[in-house]
Amino acid sequence: MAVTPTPAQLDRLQIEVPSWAYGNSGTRFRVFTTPGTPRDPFEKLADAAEVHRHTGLAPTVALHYPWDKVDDWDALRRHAEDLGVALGTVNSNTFQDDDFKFGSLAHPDARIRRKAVDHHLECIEVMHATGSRDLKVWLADGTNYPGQDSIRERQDRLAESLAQIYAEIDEEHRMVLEYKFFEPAFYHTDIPDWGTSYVHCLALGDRAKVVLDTGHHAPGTNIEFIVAQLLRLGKLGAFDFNSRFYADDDLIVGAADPFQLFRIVVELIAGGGYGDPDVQLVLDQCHNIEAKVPGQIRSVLNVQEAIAKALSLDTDALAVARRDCDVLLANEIMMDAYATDVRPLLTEHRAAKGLPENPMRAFLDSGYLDRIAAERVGGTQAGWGA
Ligand code: PSV
Ligand code: MN
Ligand code: MN
Repeated sequence: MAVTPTPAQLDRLQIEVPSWAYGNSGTRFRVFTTPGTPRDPFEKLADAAEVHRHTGLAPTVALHYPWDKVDDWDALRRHAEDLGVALGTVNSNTFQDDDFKFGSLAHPDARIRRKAVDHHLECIEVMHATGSRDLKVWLADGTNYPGQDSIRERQDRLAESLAQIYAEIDEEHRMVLEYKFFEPAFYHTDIPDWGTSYVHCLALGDRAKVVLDTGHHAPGTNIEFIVAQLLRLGKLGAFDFNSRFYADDDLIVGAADPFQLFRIVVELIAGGGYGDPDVQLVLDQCHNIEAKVPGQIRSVLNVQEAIAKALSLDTDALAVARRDCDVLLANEIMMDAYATDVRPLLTEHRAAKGLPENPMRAFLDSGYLDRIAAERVGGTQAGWGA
């Protein structure tokens, strides 16, 4: 009962990969290093370009500032172009500076808030140099203990700081505002949920949109509902894709719960967000124990597979079953799409586009990992945070 997606439908998929996925990362217990890990943003881009070269799915790379700070932005931009990719979203960072111990844009001290706003203005300068469209704001702001600060006053300060940043966003730029229900703050977080992000974006204006990171919800949250609602409101700006078993695990998207990923992209497609450049699909992952470039290849392929299954949904039959309130049939149609083995179709699709039929195998056979392990000796390997 499933339908077959057309090549044109499949071709609409584009996924932005994060520069930080190629650096070493870990937990607070240990960061394991991997031979060949990039030593600078130029090498991160080279790795990211391998993902695009083998899959045709990842044409842009998100930057994190100042982790990816370089002296010559033009050179970085040209380097990306030479590799066949482009620089994407600029992520601000107000979570690794001692001054931001008690918050950044919501901090009680006006001097610290100014510093945090200035950091974002610097990110906007970077965006001019990189040609990026989106400034992504994720804040670690919050408190650890009841009474530590006024929840309400922090919202007011946050709104004022965000407005100062938004005022400097150009016509062609957007601010995308991410929420997260806890961590690193454990009592309250200043942007804990989509509703809070939405309220601030609404006050800011049309070019402010919500970022939905799939790992940033309490267990059991119906994420596809949030997708449907934000699309309905025209306020879903971007996804940070990853998967999780417990909290913000940042594991490979689709690894923990492929059915949830399927349900999310079904709503993405139903709400008109698939293939819409205003709904940017980004990975936000870390590869702590697995090889990083193959980890990214697996990730984009998992998203592609979920999209192909969701495009297999017989929406006409589903509409009839829903109209008839035929619960079991409607659910069966949904599960038929999910159960469809789209791998042969995707293999064929890749072949028709001149891409490797098995991108993972082609990459592993290419010798790239051995080459970077031999070449990238000396210097400091970039990590999550450098
Ligand atoms: C925070 O947990 C977050 O999801 C934000 O998007 C950060 O920019 C990113 O992780 C850093 O890895
Ligand atoms: Mn994120
Ligand atoms: Mn996160």
